[in-house]
Amino acid sequence: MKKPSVIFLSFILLAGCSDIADRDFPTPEPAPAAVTDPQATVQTARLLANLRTTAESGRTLFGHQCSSLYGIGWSGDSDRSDVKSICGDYPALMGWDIGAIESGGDSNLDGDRFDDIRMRILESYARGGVTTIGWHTTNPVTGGTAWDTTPAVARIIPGGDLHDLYRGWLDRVAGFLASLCTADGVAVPVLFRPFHEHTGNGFWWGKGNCTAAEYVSLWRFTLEYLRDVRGCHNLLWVYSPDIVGSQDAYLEFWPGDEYVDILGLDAYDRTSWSLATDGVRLMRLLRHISHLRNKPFAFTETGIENNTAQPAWWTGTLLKTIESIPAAYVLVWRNKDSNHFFGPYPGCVSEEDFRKFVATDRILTEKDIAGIYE
Ligand code: BMA
Repeated sequence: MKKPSVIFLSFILLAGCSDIADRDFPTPEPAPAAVTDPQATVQTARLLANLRTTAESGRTLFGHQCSSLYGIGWSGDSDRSDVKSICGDYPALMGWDIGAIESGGDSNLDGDRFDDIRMRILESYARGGVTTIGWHTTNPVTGGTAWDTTPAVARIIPGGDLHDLYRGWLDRVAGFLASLCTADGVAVPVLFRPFHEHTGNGFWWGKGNCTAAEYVSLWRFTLEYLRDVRGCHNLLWVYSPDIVGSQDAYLEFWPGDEYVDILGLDAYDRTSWSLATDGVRLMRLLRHISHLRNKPFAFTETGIENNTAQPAWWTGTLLKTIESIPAAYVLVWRNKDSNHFFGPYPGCVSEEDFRKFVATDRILTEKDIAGIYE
């Protein structure tokens, strides 16, 4: 069934307000939170507003990491994505990682060339798609990976002995973000999601490897430097903790309402933590926090790795989980190869179910979000 576009639904909502004289005035809702950047580009501010309305209307953008760059059995082909091969359309949202950009090389930590990532982002924007970028940042103390948990945050925040090094890294990040620019000079809006899963201790910026105050200082400095010093006005800032058990735990490292545009969550379906049971409970908590902070919620990373046993996972598990919360988007992780995949691909056990999933009115692919920057 053809799904109504964002513009069409906005029109219906507006048209519905025209008979206001016949009604009692409703209790005022809290004003939608403005984008954290007062100088955000028009397209960036509209994207946030439209993500909010989309979620409120019970619809969710489907996202897939690296979807148009590689998949199972292919890499670098033009006009291809495992998602598109199955349902005929790209994901509404595609995710990318700029980890290793700080060292000034040509490729990210997974060997994906930054030139190729930029090309795929510009192609997606030209078709009307949305971009999110994460940053598996090198450990600035050791030069090791993001998973090298040697404490480092205190040394790169203002006052730290490696602060100048970190500023240089942000200059490279800003250079890449600024290069996401169309031929007409429009900066592509980016849902920027640095220092993710910090409520776990898997990364050097995570709980146990830095204090909450240090994390907040890092987040705020990063945002202010990119926005105010480097003039990146195409960013929406996405805060994405790992699985947590309480509101206090979710907000323990909260940088402040002025520093976050979207509340996120990273949570994978595993035998140790099930999306169908634990996930639904956690979504209720997130729904509550999102309402309190008056910010949209997004399910920023999820998936079941190498799914060969659950053919109905998309409609039977993921769809049911996000039915319990208005999620602006849900993103499943990359299809690297047959030993590390999260999205569907032709011939996988959940292929048919994925078609059903994206055919529901709730789940949006790229063609369904025409007008999301307007
Ligand atoms: C992880 C895995 C890693 C990868 C990283 C950044 O979850 O997919 O293989 O290096 O994301 O893309």
